[in-house]
Parts: sequence; structure tokens; C-alpha cells
Amino acid sequence: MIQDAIYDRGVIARYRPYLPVASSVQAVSLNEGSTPLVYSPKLSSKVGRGARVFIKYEGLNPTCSFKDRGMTVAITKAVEAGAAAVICASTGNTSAAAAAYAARAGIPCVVLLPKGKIATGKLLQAYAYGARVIAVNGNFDDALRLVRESAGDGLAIVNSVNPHRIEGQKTAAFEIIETLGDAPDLHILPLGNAGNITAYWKGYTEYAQLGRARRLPKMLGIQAAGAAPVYFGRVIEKPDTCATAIRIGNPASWDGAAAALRESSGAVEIVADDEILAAQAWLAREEGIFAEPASAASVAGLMKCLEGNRCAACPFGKILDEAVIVLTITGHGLKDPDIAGRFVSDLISIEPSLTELRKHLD
Ligand code: AN7
Repeated sequence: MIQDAIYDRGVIARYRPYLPVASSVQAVSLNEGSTPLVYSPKLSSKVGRGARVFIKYEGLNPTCSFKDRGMTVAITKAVEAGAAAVICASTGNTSAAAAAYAARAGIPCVVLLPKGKIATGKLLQAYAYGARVIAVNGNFDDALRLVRESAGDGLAIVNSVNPHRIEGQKTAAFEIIETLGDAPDLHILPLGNAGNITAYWKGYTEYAQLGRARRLPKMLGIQAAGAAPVYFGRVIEKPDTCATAIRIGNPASWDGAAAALRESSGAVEIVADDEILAAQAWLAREEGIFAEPASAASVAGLMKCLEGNRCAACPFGKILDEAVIVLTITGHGLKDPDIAGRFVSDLISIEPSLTELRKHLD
């Protein structure tokens, strides 16, 4: 006898009472969530003072990014509302998730992508899941504006301007609290369109209000230096970074990010592209965790704070000994094979003989 729980263990099945999905509504799910919280001994010892650093590895979701948590709720609600099709603008991961969950629901999906600035893996996913892919001659902010303008055309918008996305994404904070037994002292994550920091803060505060956590973390958002509107406090007209996922100049959830930063006594920090790429390599080689560049920004941010050249507002200097720090790795490294291509520059090729092989074994 197959139990119901075997069919669906996604975030709606596990957190329905905390989500805007009635018990009568069938979830559109791919068993997203339940991602591992991986202890990082090397980051912990780098931080020192008895700190423990954990990585919430969201790259292990069904489409290999954190976007699946919000998309299961957004697509479930779109189907419930009778939407004929869904649309989103994306720097890549939202479109991959939207395409997959729309396929699962059996409804068409249109994705608008900034032309030429999408990591190959994400583009392939959108096509593989059968989305209609449209490249916009402009950046993500232009694509999102276009999506918002299309609102009257009978398409449900599944960008994080859709509040159901935030609801689903907050479940990552629930899982962290359940695993640790409390909220961490500090939570570090990349900051792009600002939906995720808004969602984590909502999740942490909701669980604290329910008595599931005794404390709240300080939130530390990391932006790429060339695409840092929240850090600089102004819209960036031409955002630029190798971390294409967070190449965003005018975040839709700016207000949510500002509230999370203010209420948590957190801060936003910037990292340069070379710091992001160095952190990506370090995390893969030292901890065995392969992150896409935007996600490696979290690690780069932590390293920058450790080196002491952090901004005045940085909560890092204020955290106590034996702090618990969580870092979100938002997307898998395989998402962006072009950036990762630099790792294979020293490819060795040999004839299939043991003598040949031995020349390379010392
Ligand atoms: C790997 O897919 O905005 O601050 O359109 O893909 O919640 O936007 C992606 C964002 C971090 C930033 N890490 O999160 C999109 C999109 C990865 C991402 C972010 C994104 P938000």
C-alpha cells in the first residue's frame, strides 16, 4: 500500500498550514525543498572564535535552484485561479523553475530573458521543459517591466512580484530552524531582485512568532559590485557582473530587502567579480560544493568580512563567539558551464596505456 506522503513531500505538502494553499487544492510539486544544511568545517575554522558555518545547499532542488520553493506555490495558485498560461522575466533560474512547474501543471509558459546574459544551463532548461523563450534586447529590469505591462493579457505573472513566490521561498528559513533547533545568528545570501532576503526574513519572523525559534538572525545581503543598487541606494541603469543571476539594477522587492536589513540590524555588502570567482573555486575545491557565481557571492562576502575590510554597518563585527552562521548557496555550479569552463584549462590527454598514465600520477 502506497502512502499519500510518498506522492508529494514538497513544500506545500510539508508546510500547507503556513502557506496560502487550501487543503482542497492539489499542489503542483516536484518534491522541492528538504535541501541539506551542510556543515562547513573549513569556513568555520576560517571564521574562528568557535563559529559554526552551515551551507543551505539550494542547488539541490529539482531545477537546481532555490526558485522551486516559490514556484510550486505560484504555479499551484495560478492553476487554482484558472490561468491559461504563465509568464516571467528572468536572469535564468526563475525561468527554469517556471518552465518546469508549468510543464508539470500542463500549462504553457512564456519566459523573457535578457539577450545574451543567461547562463547556458538555465537557457537549456527553459527549452527542455518546453517554455516559449523570448530574448529581450535589454537587461532583466527591461524584461520585468515588459512582463508587468503584459499583465492584462490573461497570463499569470510568476515573478517574485507575485506574493505566492515569497510565501514558498520562506520555507527555507523554516527548514533551517527545524534542523538547527533555532534560527542562526547570522544569515548570508546573495541579493539580486531581493525576493529571497524578503522571504527568509518572513520565514524567520513567522517561526519566531510561533515560538519555533528563540532568536532572529542578522541578515547580510551580498551584491555584485557592478550591480549593487541596494548597497549604493540608487537604481543602476547598466548593471554588470559575471554573476548573471544577480545582474539586476532595480530590484522588485527593494522595500522587502530594506525592511529585512533594518529590522534584523543587518547590512548589505558588495564583492567584486574576481572575489566571486575565487570564492566559487575555493568552495568547490575546499568543501566539495559547486555553486554558481551568484551563489558564490555569499562566500565571497563572508571572506571579505573576515579580512576586516567590511563596511561600517556590517553585522559581522557584532556577532558573538560560537556564532551559528548560515550561508545560502542559491544555485548549482552546473547552471553556468561557461564560467566553470576555466576549471578545465589544464585538461590532460593520453593514449590508453598504463605507462602513459603513470607519467601523470606523481
Ligand atoms: C542563483 O532567476 O532573479 O534576490 O530571474 O538565480 O531573490 O532575486 C535570480 C536570482 C541569487 C538572487 N542567486 O535572488 C531570476 C533571478 C541565484 C539567483 C539570486 C538569483 P533574489
